[in-house]
Amino acid sequence: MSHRVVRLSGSLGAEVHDLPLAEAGPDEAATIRGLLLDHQVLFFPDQHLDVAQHVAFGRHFGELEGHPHLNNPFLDHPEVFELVATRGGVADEWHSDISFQESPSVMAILNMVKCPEVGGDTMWANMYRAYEELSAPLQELCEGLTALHDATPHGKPEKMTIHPVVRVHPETGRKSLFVNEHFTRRIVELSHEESDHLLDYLTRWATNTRFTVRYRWQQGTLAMWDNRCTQHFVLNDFNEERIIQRVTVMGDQVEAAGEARWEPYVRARHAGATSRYDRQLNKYLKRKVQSLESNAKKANTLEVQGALEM
Ligand SMILES: O=C(O)CCC(=O)C(=O)O
Ligand SMILES: [Fe+2]
Repeated sequence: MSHRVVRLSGSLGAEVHDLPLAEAGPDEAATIRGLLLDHQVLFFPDQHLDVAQHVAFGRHFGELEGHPHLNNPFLDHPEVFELVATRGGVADEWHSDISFQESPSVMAILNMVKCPEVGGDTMWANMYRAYEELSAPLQELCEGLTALHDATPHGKPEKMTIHPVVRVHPETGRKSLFVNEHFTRRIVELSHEESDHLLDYLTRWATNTRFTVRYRWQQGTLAMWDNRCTQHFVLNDFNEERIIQRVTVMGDQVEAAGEARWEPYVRARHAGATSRYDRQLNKYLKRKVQSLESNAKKANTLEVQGALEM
């Protein structure tokens, strides 16, 4: 029987029926990869995969890696992590996964192991549309900007990186907006006040309901999303247990849509009470300069060594 694809909203998301994932081989994986590029998030109801099948399915799409900050209960499968609502947090803030890393995840594949009778839906938003529907002047401004992301929600504010505000998808070539309310702290080239306003605007805009799909889960459904052009959010409106297991394809390289056009914002005048708002950015920049200097030093030493050995 050939599979059936049913779109779920005007913006993104499709349900795929009659494609048993436990038996999927490279041909099916190629088909699914194509569907994911077209729809950004896919749902496969009635799959009921066990952990080994889930991992095997994930491996078709690249190298898998556990979560940098979450524990894994499956000793045989270090690539899986589990979110149990009563024992952990619910991801009820819009985000793209681990954007505080230089190389975030490419995609994630979620297995709904236990879901509440009602509530606990997940929403996704299409970041291509969020970029494409900005006005031309705002698109142009955003393309020249970068933003600092950090792992404060995981209690690790020192884990941070800078990404372009608009990125290009490596497979589709389309531009998408790449800031989220959960991990993005600051637009690098703007003052903190300007950054607060623009980030507030962009992160709310990005999750405008017309860019979204909302999915009502059933036990045994698998979902996979392209983390490079979407954000997601879990509705924290349930009382029963909700357990998901996830595998994650790593190795995303974030490519900027445009040239960074301005220098990072550095306060022109002497320090004042409001300097604290620039502290984190300054810390990041200082660390970056130090690491560049130490790399340059290392390269220099290697060059000198090479010259001496010649
Ligand atoms: O529980 C969900 O539906 C998604 C949780 C989440 O944010 C994630 O797995 O990345
Ligand atoms: Fe997430």
